[in-house]
Amino acid sequence: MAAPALSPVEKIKAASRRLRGTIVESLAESATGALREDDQQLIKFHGTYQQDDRDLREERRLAKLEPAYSFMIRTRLPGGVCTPAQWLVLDGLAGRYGNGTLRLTSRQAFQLHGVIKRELKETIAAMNAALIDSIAACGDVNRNVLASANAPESPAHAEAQVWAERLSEHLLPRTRAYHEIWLDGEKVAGGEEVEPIYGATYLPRKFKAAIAVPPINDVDVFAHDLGFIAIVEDGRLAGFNLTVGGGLGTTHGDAATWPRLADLAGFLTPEQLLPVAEAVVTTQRDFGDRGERKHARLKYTIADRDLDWFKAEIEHRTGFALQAARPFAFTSSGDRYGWSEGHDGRWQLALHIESGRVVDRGNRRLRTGVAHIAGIHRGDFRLTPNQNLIIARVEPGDRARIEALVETYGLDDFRAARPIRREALACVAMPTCPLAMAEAERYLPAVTSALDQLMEEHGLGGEPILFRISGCPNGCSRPYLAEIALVGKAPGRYNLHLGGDRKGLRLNQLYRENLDEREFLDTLSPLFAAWAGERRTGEEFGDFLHRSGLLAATILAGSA
Ligand code: SRM
Ligand code: SF4
Repeated sequence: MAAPALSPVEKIKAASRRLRGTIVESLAESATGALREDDQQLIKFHGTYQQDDRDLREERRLAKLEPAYSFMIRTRLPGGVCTPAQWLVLDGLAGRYGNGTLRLTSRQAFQLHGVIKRELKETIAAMNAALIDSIAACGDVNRNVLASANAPESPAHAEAQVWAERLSEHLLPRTRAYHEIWLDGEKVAGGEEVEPIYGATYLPRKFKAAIAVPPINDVDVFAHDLGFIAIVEDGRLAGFNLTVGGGLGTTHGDAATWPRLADLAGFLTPEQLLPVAEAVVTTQRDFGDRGERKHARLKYTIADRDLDWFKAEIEHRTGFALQAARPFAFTSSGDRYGWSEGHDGRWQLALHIESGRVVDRGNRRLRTGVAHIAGIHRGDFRLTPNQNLIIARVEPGDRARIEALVETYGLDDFRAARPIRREALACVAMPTCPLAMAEAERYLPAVTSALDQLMEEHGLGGEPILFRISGCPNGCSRPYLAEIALVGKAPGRYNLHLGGDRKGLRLNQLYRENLDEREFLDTLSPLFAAWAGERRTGEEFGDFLHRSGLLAATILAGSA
């Protein structure tokens, strides 16, 4: 039987000489702001995407100009930890080469948007000089490794952070292409290094890993290809429960694509984490679908066979058996806003950054404010998987000064913001995301106000509720785990999903399709009325929708 046809991206990877392609030549072509087509695929592995300003597309087309091309650079930042000095470097680069904003992503990384081609190398080199790279921040490899960011002062969190860094390092591609192209590193003879984990064509598709520390599931561990849930016994890290095969991306109208919660696969000791991770990655490398990219994530590899097959493969590759999964409990997937004290007497302050966009706008001068804080802060910063920022490891003596700056620059929104706004996530969408079908980040303030108003009308004002919005079904704000989600279908129109929970344990369901704002508010109104009238004490909206029979029952992660 003939081997199935490979997708075009597989051929680009195979011919790329370990991700080099003709990126150097593409960068040197001054007649265009774009890269050659194949190189546009390859630069993703170096942490950057070619984009164009979609707001300007029509105007430029009429003026017979090429689109306003620029590049987004995404950092690799395991667990979202950076120093104040690194923050200041990125802030400076955002002002000098980017669009004047820093974007904190749903995977604890920074994105700089708007860097033009001729300044791309300089920007990446400057980031690296501050010891921040963008290797494997995108592409068909393991991406930025998440680690629970809340309560970073506890010993279990510190250990989770160390493991996130080790895992990220262990799964880094070995090619020197990044160093050669962006940092003028020495050329490797032949340009064909061995990739012991990935092989010549890397993975069939992107791959994501996260480490969660109960009781906070801020990383949404069940949304990842590979997850580790820290199990703390007698005050020490006993090991991790392993989760495999989560993923959220779908395509409208394509029933062969679906969001999937990861399976709970067993328990392992800390020393087993790297061998198990490597076995999961190489199994996906060998069995993942390299013909159809929409079917290439690990979730389909496992769904097409089954978990027992997958576990047997992992145990065969590692040479040891996984133990039975141990009990764990998540209470929330949100961030704990405000000040809290760590076990070592230092403090942390979790701030709300709407959609993760660090920008100066009116009285809320977030970018300037955080830069000032970075100037005096002696601890570090943590980007959270909820697109927020934690000022971590604050010396008690620095609290008052930091608090004053927080107030001066309008960074204290977490105190005043309505719960629905404070907990919401929105993906970037327009104008930079080429895949956006509708607005998300730019629509978030208006849509959360409208939803809050509706809740107010039903006497539910101030109730916590988890709302997420994405500009297309790829699900970058992890909408399929929210109690209420809007998923972009067309400009101004969204699919309405309902019934997730606030712990990241349950997928929501598609409730109505292709609604404009009036229509989704009208759809939600009777459901809010029912919740207000019939709920049990403290019952959350998603749970109520299921108990009341308004939504069909679904399986909870970890309950099988
Ligand atoms: Fe994402 C593609 C932004 C987290 C699923 N995502 C994109 C691109 C790069 C569009 C593109 O391919 O050209 C977006 C760039 C927009 C822009 O202008 O910045 C983009 N994704 C983001 C970010 C910035 C959203 C945010 O607002 O924070 C997040 C960056 C994370 C990071 O630092 O690495 C981001 N993306 C996610 C998540 C959430 C997560 O991983 O926890 C998901 C769902 C989980 C998953 O992967 O299953 C996600 N992004 C996707 C997909 C669908 C993947 C799939 O399996 O179908 C795409 C499209 C693709 O890969 O073909 C995509
Ligand atoms: Fe773009 Fe879609 Fe991701 Fe939003 S969900 S950033 S629109 S790919």
